[in-house]
Amino acid sequence: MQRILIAEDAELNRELLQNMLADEYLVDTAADGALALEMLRAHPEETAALLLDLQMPKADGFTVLAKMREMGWMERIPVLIISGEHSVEIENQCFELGVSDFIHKPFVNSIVKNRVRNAVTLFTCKNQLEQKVALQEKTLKEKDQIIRIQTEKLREAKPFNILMMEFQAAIMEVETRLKVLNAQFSQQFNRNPFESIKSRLKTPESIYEKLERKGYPVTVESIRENLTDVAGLRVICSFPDDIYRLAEYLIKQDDIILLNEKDYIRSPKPNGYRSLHLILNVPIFLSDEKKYMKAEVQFRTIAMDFWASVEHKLKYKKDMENADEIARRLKDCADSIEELDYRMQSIRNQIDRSLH
Ligand code: 0O2
Repeated sequence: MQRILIAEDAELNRELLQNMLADEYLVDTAADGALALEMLRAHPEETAALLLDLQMPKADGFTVLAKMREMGWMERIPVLIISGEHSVEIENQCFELGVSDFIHKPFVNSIVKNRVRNAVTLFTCKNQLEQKVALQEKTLKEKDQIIRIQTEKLREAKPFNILMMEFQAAIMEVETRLKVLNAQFSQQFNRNPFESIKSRLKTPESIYEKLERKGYPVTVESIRENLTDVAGLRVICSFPDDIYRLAEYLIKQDDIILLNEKDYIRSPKPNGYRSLHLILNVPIFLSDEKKYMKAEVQFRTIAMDFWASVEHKLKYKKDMENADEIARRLKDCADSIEELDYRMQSIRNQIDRSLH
């Protein structure tokens, strides 16, 4: 049972209210403001509501309210003012001080019960929600702390840094091969199949998060075995058919092994995301050995890249209102972008034909 406190100097009123509420709550009573404050101080966490008379000896209702605000108790204890008269001015003053509701005399059993129950339920929900948020924040902080410590350890470990150097070598290897293809293509067809290449090594934080999320051990061997996107390249093309042509030339190279292909252009993700992903095993040449390293190459058109970058940024915006509508509009944009890509490609084909 939840505990409530009735602060009222008139004994008859105290008893009346106590009798009305005793079947639902543990009811404490105080005959003056000073005693009420003492009792609140003794049970600040357990008190689910305070029924407060404004005119009391030792400390009146306004003094009690002022102290409660000072102590931060108004945030979690609903206060219902017991009053004998209707004064708009006083009621407004009380609301401004954070009072939840009023119980007017003469007391009507059902009204008293309902008003107290409503205030208690509302505050209980609010308090529980705040506790949940505080707990989540604490858990997140602890998780952040663990990630910081673990990634710091990774950063300092020599085998990890060697592995990162090898992934960097894989990026350079793929980048060089793509640049060679670009140069050859521009000689043959007088245009470049891609506009730009971006590359990145996954950060230690992101590596740690992914290993944890997927339930893999956090070790250098596990990174090598289980993660395919530590070395990541993004190739931005003008037209969809250049994507497939370039990807085909790359895969055809006899020392590159295609481990997996995810074609989100022909089968876009439900949110509208389009790109061609190749997971490759790429040889790197060290002083004393040749090693295969995994790398992920994402191919997109300029328009698909524009969409993905904007969508990625929006995804991390918190507390978005109308998230469903935003997702639907983003999907519409992705579909328009696809149509635009193929229309541009068709114009390019028409120009090519007219030149031959
Ligand atoms: P970052 O920061 O880009 O490196 P997994 O990679 O195993 O977690 P999955 O499903 O195997 O998940 O990979 P998937 O879906 O092929 O996605 C791999 C990468 O593609 C993502 O990397 C993104 O870069 C990109 N991507 C996939 N889906 C979307 C999307 O809906 N929107 C955008 N903007 N990009 C997407 P990460 O891991 O997110 O990290």
